[in-house]
Amino acid sequence: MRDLTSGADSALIEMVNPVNWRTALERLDGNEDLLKELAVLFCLEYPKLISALQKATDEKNANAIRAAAHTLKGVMGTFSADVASQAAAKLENLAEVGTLMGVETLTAKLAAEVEAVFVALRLISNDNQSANNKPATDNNQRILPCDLKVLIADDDPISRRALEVSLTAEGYEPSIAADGLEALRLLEGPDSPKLAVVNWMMPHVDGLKVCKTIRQRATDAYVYIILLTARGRKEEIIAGLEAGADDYLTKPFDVLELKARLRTGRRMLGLQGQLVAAREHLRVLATHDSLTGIWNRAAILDQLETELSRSKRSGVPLAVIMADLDRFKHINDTRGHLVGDIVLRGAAIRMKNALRAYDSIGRYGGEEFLIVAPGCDSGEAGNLAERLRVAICNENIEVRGTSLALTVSIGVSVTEPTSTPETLLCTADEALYEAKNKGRNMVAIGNPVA
Ligand code: GH3
Ligand code: MG
Repeated sequence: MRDLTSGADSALIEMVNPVNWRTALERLDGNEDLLKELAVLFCLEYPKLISALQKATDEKNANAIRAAAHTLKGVMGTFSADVASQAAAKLENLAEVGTLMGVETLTAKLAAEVEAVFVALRLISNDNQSANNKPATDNNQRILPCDLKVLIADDDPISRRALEVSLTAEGYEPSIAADGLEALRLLEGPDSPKLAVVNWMMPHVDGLKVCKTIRQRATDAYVYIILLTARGRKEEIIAGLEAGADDYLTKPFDVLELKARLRTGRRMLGLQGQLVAAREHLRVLATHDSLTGIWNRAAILDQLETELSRSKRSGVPLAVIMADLDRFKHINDTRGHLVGDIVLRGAAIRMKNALRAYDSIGRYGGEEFLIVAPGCDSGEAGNLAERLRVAICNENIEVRGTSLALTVSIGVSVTEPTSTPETLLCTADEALYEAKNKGRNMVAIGNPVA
């Protein structure tokens, strides 16, 4: 491949001096293929860009002039076409102020500068097979980072492609959006990218709006947003950060700098992921019984309260089942506490497996379990309790080479209009007491508290 910056191409450089190749290449991390591909893209876009500028000027439409000049400023910046880029900035400023005096002259100057760049880039884009669509590869065959998804949102196809190729070469998996709406859509859903490079100025929904919308979404999955901006003024950068951007990069961006900033983003996402995981771990610790893995007392009582409110609203009955292992002390006394622990865990698993998906089971006390069963009247609750009883006793539990028979006594209570968590628990407890008194290994249905 020909070296664009030295030797045999010096004549070419002379011809194409509206473009500063060296800087443009440096910005793209020395990726010549990419620079040539961007040149092809620009040549395809050129008539559209110029006619948008011309039309806006003819119509004296300040907003449209500003937008067209802004786009050209960015595109020219990508190719380090500084004179053209400055001409675009001048026109953009004029349109921004709203005075359109002398606008035709500035537009004509800009169009001439852009045309010079077009001529230069066309030379490169015609350079045998220089421009191709294969993604850029890295000479050093470096180990690619993990499959990190990144959203690229930019309405400028040249900048978009530059971002896509550079980031793909770095091992990222880019999703591409040409406007803010598309960007928001691509950032939805659990598998969406958590890193986003978003252009500030885009039609309809701009980068600021994208930042604000993402930050308003109530979700744990943080999106790290780098805002791309041609606006370098302090107040504008502050506005970007306040809208929710984590970082910003001024256009035309330098690929190495972008990669470094993305690495920072990944580090932040990693830390955030650890925080979420730690919080989740704490939540599990706070609500689950460490020995059996089922809900702990506080959590199952919470569920009882929630389900009772739901039952009162819907009029659907709710059953509370209290199950206490029979003569468990004897297992501890004869086999030791450790064996007792294993039996407790086994009993919890057996009962949990016998429940329906929407029932909850928690450890209420030492060897006492509480089951909250929505939608059960006393007949269905009796059947469910009987299923639990059989799940415990129909097979011995094997522990360390010994086979232990286990039974459970169960008390059941079912809601009535005046039920409270306390009355339900009290009735189930009394029924359990009755089951124990009548000889254990049985189910008793409680009578409502008078
Ligand atoms: P009953 O049929 O009347 O319920 O008799 P029981 O022996 O099951 O009841 P009791 O209340 O006399 O004894 C319960 C035993 O459960 C006493 C206690 O040491 C044991 N226990 C409570 N929590 C644990 C635990 O986490 N692990 C072990 N191994 N034993 C426990
Ligand atoms: Mg017991």
